[in-house]
Amino acid sequence: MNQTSQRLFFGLWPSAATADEIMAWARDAHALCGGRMMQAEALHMTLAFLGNTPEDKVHELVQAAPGWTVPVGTLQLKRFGRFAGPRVVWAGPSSEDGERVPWLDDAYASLWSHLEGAGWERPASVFRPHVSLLRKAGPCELDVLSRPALSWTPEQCVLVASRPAEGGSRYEILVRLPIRH
Ligand code: 3AM
Repeated sequence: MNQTSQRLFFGLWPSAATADEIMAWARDAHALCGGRMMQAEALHMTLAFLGNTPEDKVHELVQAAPGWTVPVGTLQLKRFGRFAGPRVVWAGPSSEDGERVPWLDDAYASLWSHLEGAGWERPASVFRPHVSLLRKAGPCELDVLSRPALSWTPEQCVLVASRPAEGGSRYEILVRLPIRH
């Protein structure tokens, strides 16, 4: 297929072992809310959604991104949440400072300052870190769900192409960025 653009995003990717642990959260949420469960290999935390990107820009990113180091620490997934518009149910992090995780905000800011240097525009919306668990979920009372906190030190920050596929999107990792602990 002759592609003229690719739908791109940057995200933090869990190891297979952590993804398995996150799937226990997805199963709990699914039993309550229905919808479509994410596949273990597709679980991630989006840092920057770029959307449809022309091939010349994809090429530029693939060249530049291996030089961008993203600071990474450990977070605790502690709560379930829901975005009503896209009907997404997610797992969200907390820290001793509340719902913000300082290193995660730093990772977001660091990635976006690299992207701005490459001509991309940082979104005006607030960064709401989350790992999507369900899509097309029904309305549900998430307060009844609780799980022990799940500790996650992301092993990878990646540039991903999202391609339409049967039953959802298929993600292909294009570039692995260096991370700094
Ligand atoms: O990582 P999650 O599942 O939260 O919802 C889309 C998915 O987020 C999000 O980018 C990730 C990879 O597709 N996304 C899709 N369209 C978007 C948009 N217009 C978007 N994020 C922001 N703006």
